[in-house]
Amino acid sequence: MSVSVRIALQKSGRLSEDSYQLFKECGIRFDYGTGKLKSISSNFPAEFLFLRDDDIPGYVEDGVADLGIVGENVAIESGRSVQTIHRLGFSKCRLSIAIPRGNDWSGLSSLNGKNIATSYPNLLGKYLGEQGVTAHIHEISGSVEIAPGIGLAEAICDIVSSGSTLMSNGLQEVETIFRSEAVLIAPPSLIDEKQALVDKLLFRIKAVQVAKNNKYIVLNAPNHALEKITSLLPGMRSPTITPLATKGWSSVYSVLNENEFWENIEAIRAAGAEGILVIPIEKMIY
Ligand code: PRT
Ligand code: ZN
Repeated sequence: MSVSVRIALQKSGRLSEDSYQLFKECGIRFDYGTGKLKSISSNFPAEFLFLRDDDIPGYVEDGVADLGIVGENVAIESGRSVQTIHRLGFSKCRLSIAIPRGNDWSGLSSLNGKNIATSYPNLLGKYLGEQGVTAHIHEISGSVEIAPGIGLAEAICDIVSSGSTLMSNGLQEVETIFRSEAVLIAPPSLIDEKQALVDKLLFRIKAVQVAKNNKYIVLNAPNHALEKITSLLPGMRSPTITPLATKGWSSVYSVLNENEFWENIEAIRAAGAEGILVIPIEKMIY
């Protein structure tokens, strides 16, 4: 029987859409939705399991799944023996301590002897230990933000994204203890045949991620400005330059990183470039 990789994804939640989209962009087709628990890819040796995110680290540790996508917060909190093999850059959030708005805050030491409600007792316990704070951790599984209002705790430790949940519950964020994003997890080791498939998958994921961080640029420029413009457009190796029908002008083709985009594009325009086209890249392979 030929080998395939089993990949555990969140069935429905904040990670699901981006996880499904990632495989789509990697050219791996499979059906999902309508209560499906399992699906086999039609064009890659992979089988997908759709699960609650909290169960994924355990399935990966036990070898029921060879790969999984979860928030790093869930992977670490689980305490399972799994390794993060790649960071995926979506579902970014932070795990923070918050207290009722208006309460005094004079640093972490003000939590000594206090009650903190959280669904992340392991991450919180480790952080408080490192910071030399002794507090009582109350583990609750949901609606953590109401704990101070009902007298269960003086502070909470919960996932924050926009901050609006804290705000609408009269809480203020005072300390970030962990920054998280979706990660690809795997057991400590896999048999060679499965590892080869994981490597193939990682190659595709990286190509998709690099492409997202870069834009393809096409522009026209007078020849006297080419040196300045090409110095601002490193490209994958160096820009491609072809002469235009109009004498003394050239067309320049290159790749520009998203992080440097606006700064460089303004300098490129100031150097004399015209008709600048910016085109998204689907895949990028070095
Ligand atoms: O059903 P299942 O168990 O699979 O899902 P779940 O409900 O346990 O998890 P889900 O889908 O809510 O979140 C999955 C992962 O997404 C988390 O483990 C985080 O890694 C990540 N993530 C990103 C978030 C958020 N953003 C987020 N905002 N997880 C939860 N929240 C919640 C938070 O708990 C709080 O209630 O949203 C609220 C805060 O959001 P803001 O925007 O108001 O600050
Ligand atoms: Zn969950």
